[in-house]
Amino acid sequence: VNGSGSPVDPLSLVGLLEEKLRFGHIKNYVLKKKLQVWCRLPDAEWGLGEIQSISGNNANILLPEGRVLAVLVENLLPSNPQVLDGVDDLIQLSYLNEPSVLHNLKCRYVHDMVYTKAGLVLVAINPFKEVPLYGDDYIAAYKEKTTENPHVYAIADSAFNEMMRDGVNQSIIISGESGAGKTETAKIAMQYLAALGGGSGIEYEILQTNPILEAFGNAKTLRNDNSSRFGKLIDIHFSTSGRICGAKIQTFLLEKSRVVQRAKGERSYHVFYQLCAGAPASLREKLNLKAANNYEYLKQSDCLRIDDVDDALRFHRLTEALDIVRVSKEDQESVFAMLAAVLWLGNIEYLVIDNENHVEVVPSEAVTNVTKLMGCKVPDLMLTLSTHKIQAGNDIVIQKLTLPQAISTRDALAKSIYSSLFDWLVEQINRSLEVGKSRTGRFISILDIYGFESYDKNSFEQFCINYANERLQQHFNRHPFKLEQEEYIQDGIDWTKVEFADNTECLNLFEKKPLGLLSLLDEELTFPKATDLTLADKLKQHLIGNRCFKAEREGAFRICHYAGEVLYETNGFLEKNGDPLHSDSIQLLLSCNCQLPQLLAAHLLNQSQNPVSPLRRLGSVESQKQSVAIKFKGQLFKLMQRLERTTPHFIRCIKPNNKQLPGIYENDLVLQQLRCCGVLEVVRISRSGYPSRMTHQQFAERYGFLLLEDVQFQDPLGVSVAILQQFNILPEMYQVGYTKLFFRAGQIASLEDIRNRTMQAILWIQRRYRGLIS
Ligand code: AOV
Ligand code: MG
Repeated sequence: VNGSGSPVDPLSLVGLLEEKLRFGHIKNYVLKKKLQVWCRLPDAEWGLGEIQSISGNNANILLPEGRVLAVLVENLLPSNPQVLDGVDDLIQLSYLNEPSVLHNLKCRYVHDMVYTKAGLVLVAINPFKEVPLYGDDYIAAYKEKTTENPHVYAIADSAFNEMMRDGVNQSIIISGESGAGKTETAKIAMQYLAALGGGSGIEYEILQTNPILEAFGNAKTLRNDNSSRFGKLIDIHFSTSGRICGAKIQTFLLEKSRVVQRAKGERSYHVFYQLCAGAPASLREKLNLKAANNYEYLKQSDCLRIDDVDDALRFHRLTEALDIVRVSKEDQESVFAMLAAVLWLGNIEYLVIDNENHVEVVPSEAVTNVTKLMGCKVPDLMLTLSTHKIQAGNDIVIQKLTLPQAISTRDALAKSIYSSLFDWLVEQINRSLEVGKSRTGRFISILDIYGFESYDKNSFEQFCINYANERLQQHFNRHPFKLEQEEYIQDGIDWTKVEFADNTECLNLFEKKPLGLLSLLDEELTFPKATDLTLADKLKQHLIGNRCFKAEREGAFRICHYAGEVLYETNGFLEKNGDPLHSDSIQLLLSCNCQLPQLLAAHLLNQSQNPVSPLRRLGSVESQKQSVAIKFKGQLFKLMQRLERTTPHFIRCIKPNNKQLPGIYENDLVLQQLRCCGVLEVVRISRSGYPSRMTHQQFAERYGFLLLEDVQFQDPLGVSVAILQQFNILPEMYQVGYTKLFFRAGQIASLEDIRNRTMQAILWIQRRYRGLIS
C-alpha cells in the first residue's frame, strides 16, 4: 500500500526496489517463511531453497534434498516463480538478479534453445553441437513471422525490414570472447539475408566467401579450433526491391606472426594444411609439395591435425569456392605456389661463418624450391636473406647479417608474402561481388572480429585484439546505455539513471596522446637503442597510477580490460609493431618473373608510403611506414564512425565452457561474460525505460483522427494529451518530454491495434457508401 492508502501493484514495487538496489540483497524485501530464494551454498554456487525460519540476520533454508542450511540473510536473493522458468526475454523476469538470469539461460540451454533476448540484445550461447534450429523451414517461419522465438534469423529479419522501411543502413554487431560463436553466428545471419534477398545468384557467391576467408584467416588456437585471426566487416547491398545486388568485405589486421611462430598446440592458417593434404598429384609435383610434417613452419608447434576435420576435403571445397568467386584456375595456382614458397622459406637454413655470428644461406632443396616457385634467381635470394644494404653517404655498403637478424629477415619476408596475399585475395573477392548498377546505397553490415583473448602468455597480438574489443565494447555501451539515457535527460523526463560499467578509462589508457600505450609504443620505435625491456620500463614510468594499468615483473605489464585483467609480456612488441621489411626483400619480389610476387611487392610498397615512424633503430634502408598499432587504431576509428551511421543490432555470444564440448554449462564462466558485457544492465534499462518514442507532432498526426472531439486548432502537444486521455493510457505507462512522448514497451502496439481496426472500419464504411451511391 502506498502513501495515499491505495494498493500498489506488487510487481512494480519489486521493480522499484530492485532499481534502487541493483543487485541488492533480499533483506530489503519482505522476508517470510516458505519464500523461494537463491542462497549461496558452501561451494559458492547458487542453490534454490525455501525459507524455513528467520531470526535477525540469520535464516534457515530448506534445500530440495531435505537438508537445512543456516545462512546470513544477505546471502539470499529472491527467485522467480516457476511459471517464469525459461522465459524467452529476460525482461519478463520479476527478479533480475544474477542467479535468476543464469538459471533462466540454463533452462533454455538444456533444451537446445540457445537464443534468448535481453531487451535490445540477443544472447547466443554456443551449443558446441548441431542444434535443429536452422535451414529452410526455420527461415520460412521467420520470414512469414509465424514464430517469435529469439533467433539470429529474427535479428537479421528486423535489420532487413528496418532498412526497407526507414531507408537507413543497418549493422549486426557480434561480440563475445574467443570461441563464443561469433563467426558461426555471422554465417547464420548471412544465410538468412541470402535467403531473403536472393534470386540473382550473387547470394551464393557471398556465402562462398566464408570458406575462403576461413581457410586463409582462421587457425586452431588453444581457445578455438577455428579461431578468426582477422577482423571482418561485410556490407551486403540491396536494391530498392530488397534484392541483394552486391557485397563488400573489409578486413582488419591479420595476425601474420602465426605464419612463422605460435604457441605449442596451435596451428598456422588452415590453408597450409589443406594444401599439403588435398592438392592433386599434378599440383603437388608442380609445387614440389610435401606432407605438412616436412615443413618447419608447420611442425614447430606440435600440432598438425584438428579432430574431426578433413583438411583434404576442405581443400577441395576451397578450390570450389574460389571458382565460384571467379578466381581463375591460373590465379589459384599462383596463390598455391606462393603458399608453397612460404613453407619452403621456413626450411631455409643458415651457416655461421665467423665468430661474430655472421651467416650465409645453406644451399638446399628449400632454396631452389623457393626460387622456382617465385621466379627469382638463387644468388639474389641467398643475398637478400643474409645481408643488409646500408646507405653510407653516397655509397651503399653491404653488411652480413648475424644469425638472429637473418632469421628475422627470412621470417619477415614469409609474413609479408602471406599477409599481402591475403589482402590480394580479398581484393579479388570484392571485385567479384562488386555492387552493380542497381545500387541504392542501402546495406546491412555484419561485423565479426577476433574475440577477447587471455592466455598464460599474451603478446602484441593479444594486445591488438583486446584493444579492438575495448573499442567495440565502447560502441555497445554507447548504444543502449549512453544514448538512451542521454535522450531521456535531454528531453527532461523522470528517469533513474542506471549505472553501467564504462570502459572509457581503459580506452584512454590505449589512445591518449602523448602518454597512452599506443603513442608510447610508437615513440619507442624511434629510439635506436630501444629494446622490449626498455619499452616495458617506459610504460611503467609513464602509466603507473592509471587505474587500468599495473606494473609487473621485468618486461611485463597488466591491463584491466572490461572483460578481465590480462598480463602482457613485451617480448617481441617492438619488432611486431615496427613490422620491418627490408627494401631488399621488396626488391627481390619485384625482380621475380612471376606476376603474383610482383603484385604483392607493389602492394607492400603502397602500404609503406606513409612517412610516419622512421624505423631508424634497425639501421638499414628500411621502408618507412606507420607502426602496426597506430594504423590499426586508425582503421578502428573509421570502422566505428561507419557503424555510428547505421542502426545497430547487437548479438552477444557466450561460451558456456572452455572445453569446446556440448552439454556443459559452467555458471561462473557464463556469469563472468554476462557481467563484463553489461547484459543485465541492458535488460534493466529496457525494462525500466521507455523503449518507444515519437515526437508530439508524429504522434498527433498518426492518432489524431481517432479523437472523438474536434481538436484541429490545438497544438500537437494538446492533441497528444487528448489522445492519451481518450484511450485511458495510464500515467505510469508514458512520459511527456519537451519534444517527444516516451512509452513503455507494448503501449504503441495497443494504440496501433486500435488505429488499424478503426482504419478498416472506415474503409468498410467508405466502400459501402460508394456502393450505395452507384
Ligand atoms: P568465435 O568466432 O566467437 O571465436 P566460432 O564462431 O568460431 O567462435 O565458434 C567456435 C565453435 O563453436 C565453432 O567452430 C562450432 O564448432 C561451435 N559453434 C558456434 N556456434 C555454433 C552454433 N550456432 N551451432 C553449432 N556449433 C556452434 V574467435 O574467432 O576464436 O573470437 O577469434
Ligand atoms: Mg571467429
